[in-house]
Amino acid sequence: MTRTYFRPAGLVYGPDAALAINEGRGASLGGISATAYTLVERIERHEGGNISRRFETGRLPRATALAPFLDASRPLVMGIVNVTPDSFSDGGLSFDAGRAIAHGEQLIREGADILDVGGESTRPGSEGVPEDEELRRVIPVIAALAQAGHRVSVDTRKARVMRAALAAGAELVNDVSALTFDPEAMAAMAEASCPVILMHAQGDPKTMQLNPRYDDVALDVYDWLAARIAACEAAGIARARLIADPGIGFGKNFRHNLDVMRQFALYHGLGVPLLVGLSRKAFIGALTGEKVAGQRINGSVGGALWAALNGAHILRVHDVKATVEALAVVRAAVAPDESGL
Ligand code: 9MG
Repeated sequence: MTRTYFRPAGLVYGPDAALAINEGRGASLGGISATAYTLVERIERHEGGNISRRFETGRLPRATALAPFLDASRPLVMGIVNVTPDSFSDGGLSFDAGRAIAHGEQLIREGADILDVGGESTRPGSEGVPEDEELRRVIPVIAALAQAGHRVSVDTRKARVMRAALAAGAELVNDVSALTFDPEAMAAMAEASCPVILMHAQGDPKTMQLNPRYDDVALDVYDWLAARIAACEAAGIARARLIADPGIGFGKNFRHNLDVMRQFALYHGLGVPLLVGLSRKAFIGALTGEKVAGQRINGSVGGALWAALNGAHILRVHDVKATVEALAVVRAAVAPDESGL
């Protein structure tokens, strides 16, 4: 059996995008107003592993519909609020609830659109956290930030934490296991009505970086996400609620991460909005030579801009101010009339 994929290419921006769309030579990338693709790379994966590629003028089989909370004119910035003692990039500074809440407030002042609150570290090699402890960590923080009027996402793999977080005011669920870790998670999300982020990971955080293997990483991740989207739909979670994420650093070596980033636009073929998280990750450190996670700001912003130019709808970042400022410059350059200036 041959499987066919379409990777949007020949990207153009701003007035060029509008012209290409008006002339019928391009289509909106992921429903984003200022970005269009003018070509697709047709990728055919044949039985036995051979892959053929060619560019053609064409359209993705499925266009992405944007949920109302997303913005067609810019990616949303999701600020990371870790409520873990061993958080790899802030040294556990946000562990205490009061400090986590203050940190969330600070990220909002810096321009975050969403706060992603998590109580279980998923850094490579980390152990899981018992459910009660995770609840103890995240629920007061979520309740306070939601009460203050902020849009909060809960970063968890556990159904009980998902339910409690939604009851406390969270509006999104971010599951790095794409609802595979907890057998109850799929049902919990089918009962709810919130957006759900499905992230690709190979293996679990404890062992995922030991020896990750793929036939073709970008296509394998695509197939896995497509299967998770289908499983969610079959379980009663509407496609319109789903957001996909290729999971940079989750069971992927340096080269895998680069391959996924380079071909990021491929994931628009899934027909759901896309999230990218690469902030301060080892992959960024390997590219920049910066060993200290908390100092990988410049490299992280560079990666976020690449993702934004490739149509990411949500960027999950630690360094909100730097990211927001960099995005404002790119936005003004590509589409001055839409930049709000
Ligand atoms: C919790 N978490 C850590 N890294 C992440 C990433 O890249 N994506 C998502 N969705 N969550 C992440």
